Amino acid sequence: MAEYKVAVIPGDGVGLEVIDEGRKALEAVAGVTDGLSFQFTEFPWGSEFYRETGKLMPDDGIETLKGFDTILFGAVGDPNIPDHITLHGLLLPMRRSFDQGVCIRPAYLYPGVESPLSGKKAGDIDMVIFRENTEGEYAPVGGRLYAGTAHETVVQTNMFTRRGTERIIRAAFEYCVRRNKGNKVTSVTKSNAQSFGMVFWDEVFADVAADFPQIETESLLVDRAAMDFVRWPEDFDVVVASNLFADILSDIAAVVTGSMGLAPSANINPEREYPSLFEPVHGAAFDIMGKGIANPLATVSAVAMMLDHLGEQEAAERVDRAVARCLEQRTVLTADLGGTATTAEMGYEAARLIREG
Ligand code: GGG
Repeated sequence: MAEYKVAVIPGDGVGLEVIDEGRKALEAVAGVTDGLSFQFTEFPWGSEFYRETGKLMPDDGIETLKGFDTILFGAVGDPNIPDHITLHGLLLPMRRSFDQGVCIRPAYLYPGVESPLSGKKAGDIDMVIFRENTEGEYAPVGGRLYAGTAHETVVQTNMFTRRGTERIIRAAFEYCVRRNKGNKVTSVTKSNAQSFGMVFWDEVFADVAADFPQIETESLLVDRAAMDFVRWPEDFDVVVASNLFADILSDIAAVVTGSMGLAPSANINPEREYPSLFEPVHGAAFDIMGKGIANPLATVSAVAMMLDHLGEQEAAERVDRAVARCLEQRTVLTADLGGTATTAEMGYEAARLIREG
């Protein structure tokens, strides 16, 4: 009998709308799986909390979350609060405090979904992006001097540690072996320009690759990778990149596979010392928030990744199958996929398909 304690943080914008559908997916799969149950605790942290308290989460928020098996997260961001305040106040502290250095972002062109790229059919695009998740360009290292004067000076430093770099690259290779599809790992850097951190990344990539002689390797500059994600996305299998580059590339991968609303993300603490966090790749989506039309399937797929991480593979596969069926049948779809369904209607359909098996 496994009962998992799930911390639910809806956050902001459409996060508040899609999170319920992720929760319903967990309830649906628990309802049809012997011995599987969830105990949910919801935390009202985010921009509204910031307006009330001056903080995105309480001072003891990280300590509180340590008592949970896993975290289901919606989105962060508010039209009236600068993005660097919201992101650095909620999501990034969780990723760093819980040492979630491995971020996994799959992108798959499902049957029933049209790519904006011509001539791509289901399965043609099938890649998994490994994003270094706690350092690189997101390291809060830098400063600002002489603000507002003619001598204003700003420093923003990228940080690459051997531990963090080797960990994400090794995770990508190990996943590539397990996945056994294209058997290729592509590393993306800009080491012609970033001659310290990214040259170091290239060296670590070569060292780790030597342990996986059966895997084909490729190193691309990020500008070339961005082009190839659009013109030859079928060439990619597993992609590994720094925090910022992989964040940008995973948005491209999401749109070429049909919608940002389909892209899930797992923020993993590989050592399992702390809870891992699962979320849709999309953010608060200011343009559609409050309308109840956001696609909930990215969150439902994130729930499947959560189940897989918890060791509940059968339940994870059941949720994945329901997402694929929901898309293929094309009867209940949100506007991003050409339909008219609401978030709740599509979430209800996903839950129904989970129960149906
Ligand atoms: N659900 C993901 C989310 O809220 N994203 C907001 C965002 O700005 N994320 C930046 C990042 O993941 O680096």
